[in-house]
Amino acid sequence: MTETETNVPWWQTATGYQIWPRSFQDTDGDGIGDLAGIVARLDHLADLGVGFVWLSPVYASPQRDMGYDISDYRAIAPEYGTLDDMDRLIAEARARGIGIVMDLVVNHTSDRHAWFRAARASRGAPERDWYVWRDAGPDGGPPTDLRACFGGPAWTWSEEAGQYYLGYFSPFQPDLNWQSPALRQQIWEMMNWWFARGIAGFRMDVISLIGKDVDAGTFEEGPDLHRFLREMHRQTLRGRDVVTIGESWSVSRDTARLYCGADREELDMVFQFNHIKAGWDDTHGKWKPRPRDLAALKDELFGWQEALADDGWNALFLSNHDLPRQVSKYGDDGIWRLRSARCLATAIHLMKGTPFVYQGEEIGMPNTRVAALEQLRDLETLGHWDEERARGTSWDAFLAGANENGRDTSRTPVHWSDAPNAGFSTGTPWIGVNPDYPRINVARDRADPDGVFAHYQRLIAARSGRRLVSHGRFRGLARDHPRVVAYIRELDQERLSVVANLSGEVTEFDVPDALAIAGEPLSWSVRPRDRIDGRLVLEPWEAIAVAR
Ligand code: TEU
Repeated sequence: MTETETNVPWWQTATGYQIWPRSFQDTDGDGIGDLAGIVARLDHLADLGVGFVWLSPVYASPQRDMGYDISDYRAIAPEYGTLDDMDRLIAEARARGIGIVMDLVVNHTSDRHAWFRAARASRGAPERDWYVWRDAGPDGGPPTDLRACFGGPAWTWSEEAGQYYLGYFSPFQPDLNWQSPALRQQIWEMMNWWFARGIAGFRMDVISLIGKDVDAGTFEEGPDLHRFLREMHRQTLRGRDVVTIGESWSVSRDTARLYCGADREELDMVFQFNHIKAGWDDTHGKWKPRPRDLAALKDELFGWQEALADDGWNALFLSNHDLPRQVSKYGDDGIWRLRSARCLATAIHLMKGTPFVYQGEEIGMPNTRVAALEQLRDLETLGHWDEERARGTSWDAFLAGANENGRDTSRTPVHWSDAPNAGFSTGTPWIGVNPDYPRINVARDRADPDGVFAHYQRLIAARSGRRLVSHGRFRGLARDHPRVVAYIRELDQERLSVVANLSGEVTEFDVPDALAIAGEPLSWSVRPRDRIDGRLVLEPWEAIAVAR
């Protein structure tokens, strides 16, 4: 890629912004965010400079899993609005140069979806084959002892159906049977129906599960995954100028290009989670807090940069609606909140790929902590508590994990101002608002030229305006350093040098020859520095980015 080549896909120079609609902005006082609220806040996103919004599910849903349990793919949940509101959102966003990327949740539906009701009601119904049914085992119990992701057995007995059905996540989320060509046809038609409404693409929920072989027990990256993705491409994506991001908890550096390699005709990029899982406990997963390990995080981030250097494309993120907020998890939401929020943003946004900002991240919103069971809303966290309690785990031990990595930590309302309920709602919010909002809110941060928002604006503008940032070749440096992230990006004769001290300690750093610390400061969290005798003294959470 050279500076003169201009025909790169729009999503390679754009930055994405994830909206989790329930907590974004309420306009009708029911305590739940809505589409009109998103329209009302589009100027905030335009000011930030984002190119597209990934909208978490807004479809009709009983909301057992907060919209990841869809009961009608062609209707909007009434608490969020109507299809007219959706059309208005698409048009108003487009008028500001922002595309709307919908969430495609097609590994499963809600158990209230009309397809599932018909499937359950009769063996002869065409829809029966669209889900995964098995007879009871010889003892009358479930066909296998597979556990569901959110706790309990993955097989649920349906009296009406006279069979068990698979709910890999929960009994409220029966798995679709992708082996059925008629089911796939339904999905292609639904996707094309949304494209006709003008959406800019899809984020595809747990897409690496659709090719599963249930009897072989192969769920992730099953034998038919890529066959189905290629069929999807032919039936819906080919010839459209849209973006597709597949979510995969199993993709590795070795399998990534099977999804997003240039000649694959499947997806544009994947959300991979290896850098996230690098911080999880080997046996207890995310529920057991574990000391930070920057070298392990870097090993994944740098490794993915290298693995997709020449083919494929990275999605860059530390947070989303399933993960804790990054300033709390990887930064310091105490005295270094502003600095660490800016520092993390610098380190991530100047890598090669498409960055994603999770709502509130652009002002350095911290995690919300809970103290009592009644404050929890998330199905996964509650299901996990049931299992842990049965195992004898104490409430305190459970709570420590839930407050560090549980999904409710990042799902509380966006802080717009110091008005009641953070300006999110005039009613009673569906989940408790983080009490930090009078101090940390959009109005206040945006008024500060050194705020987090202004810093994100600069990083996002640098990506869209400068090929060095979007397409420069990545080279990781000082890989084993326990506190510093350092790398360079190169394009033609230009070089971007990035050094970030991801710690609250003053850190001396021996500057590798490849880093050029003098030059045009592109972005910094504290202040630009000169190299002192080959050694740099970095302030706590100081990040420097220099182009020359
Ligand atoms: O998440 C996929 C998924 O596997 C999560 O359950 C994940 O393992 C866990 O939350 C890690 O913290 C997607 C959606 O992003 C999530 O919100 C849904 O609940 C899930 O799929 C089911 O649709």
